Amino acid sequence: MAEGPEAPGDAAAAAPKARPQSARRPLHVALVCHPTQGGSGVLATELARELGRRGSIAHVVSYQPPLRLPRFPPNVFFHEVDLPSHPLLVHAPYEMALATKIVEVARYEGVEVVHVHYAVPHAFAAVTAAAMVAPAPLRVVVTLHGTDVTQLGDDETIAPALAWSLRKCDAVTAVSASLAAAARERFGLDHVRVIPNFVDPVSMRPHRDPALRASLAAPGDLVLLHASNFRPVKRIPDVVRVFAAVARARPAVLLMLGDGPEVAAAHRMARELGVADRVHFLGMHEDVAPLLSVADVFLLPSETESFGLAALEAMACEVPVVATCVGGLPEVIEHGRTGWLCPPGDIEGMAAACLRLADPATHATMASQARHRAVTAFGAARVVPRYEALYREVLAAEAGRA
Ligand code: GMT
Repeated sequence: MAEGPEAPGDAAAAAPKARPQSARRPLHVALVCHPTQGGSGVLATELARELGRRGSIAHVVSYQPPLRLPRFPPNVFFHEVDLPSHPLLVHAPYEMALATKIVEVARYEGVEVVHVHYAVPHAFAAVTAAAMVAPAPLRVVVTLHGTDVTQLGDDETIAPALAWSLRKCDAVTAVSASLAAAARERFGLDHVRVIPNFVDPVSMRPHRDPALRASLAAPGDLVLLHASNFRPVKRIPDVVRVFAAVARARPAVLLMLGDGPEVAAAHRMARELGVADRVHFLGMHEDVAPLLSVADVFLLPSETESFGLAALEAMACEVPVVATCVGGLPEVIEHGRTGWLCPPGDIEGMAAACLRLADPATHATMASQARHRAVTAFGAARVVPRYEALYREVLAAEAGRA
């Protein structure tokens, strides 16, 4: 932690010496995340799985098991945050309950680094937990994912507490250079490192399933797919508008994967534009690779997007992406090679890009380039060691101080 308890001199004297850091010693890491379908929870879960595979011990902490956490991956353990119930507590004190759970995994499971995904409310709870266990060492790493900076970073009901907790952390990372720049500016942080999101190229690979495709689309249909948490920032009505423009030009179908507040707006827009019979709402699924693989185009017309993990997963499944040129998307999608980028709201431009992908030769080239970029630039083998190195670095800093 950046700061110890109230009496730092005494605390430092009593602090157990942190172990010297050998690159081979297994790490004991708690990964805190939102368990719902958002990309930050997916990334935290995948990171836990990768750390476990590589011999470290990962403790996933949340209020329910994350959607994509497989039942018993090696070296990965789930810890549920228990909430108190009392007539006075109209709003359950989640941060206190989370801090208590983090302290528990630090004390009884030997966790030495707590890595929180999505700063709100996790960073505040982690910093509190580290202060609670001091003088025992517990390092705090925060990964910023998107709206924790671009929306909640400006929300004056919490922004001071958020900025304070980020300054108390041992390391802050962001999933794209664009988000890191926004965080530096908003929170006045000197050091925000960029560690991009990643995919496991083995599980996230093309799954050819003609029967599944036949159940969702007619032969000759161009299959567009959108996957998200259906929040306003995704511009869900634009997904349907782009699709309707494509469907005016050729046979096509739109698959909507996920769930969220804008689903009703999508249904309404599809009815208004006369394409409701060609828009299929698939709901939430744990195993998305077979569904992504059905698509010819992944459509992401967001207002803002720090990274676009769902687009990266589509690319890994050989699906080129049509998206907006906002936030971190240009860091992931190479315009004209692995997809097309248009300004937000450019319905005609995005529809034209989708139609270009109806050409089999263009599609085959871009699909293969998309997979290649996903694996080489964002494969787990390339990115996960950067997190491991960061954990060892913050632990070594602790050892130096103790
Ligand atoms: O920030 C959010 O809106 C939620 C967050 C999430 O949990 O899904 O999404 C963000 O994090 C993802 C994982 O890093 C990124 O792929 C998304 O682009 C990002 N969403 C936005 O920036 C809107």
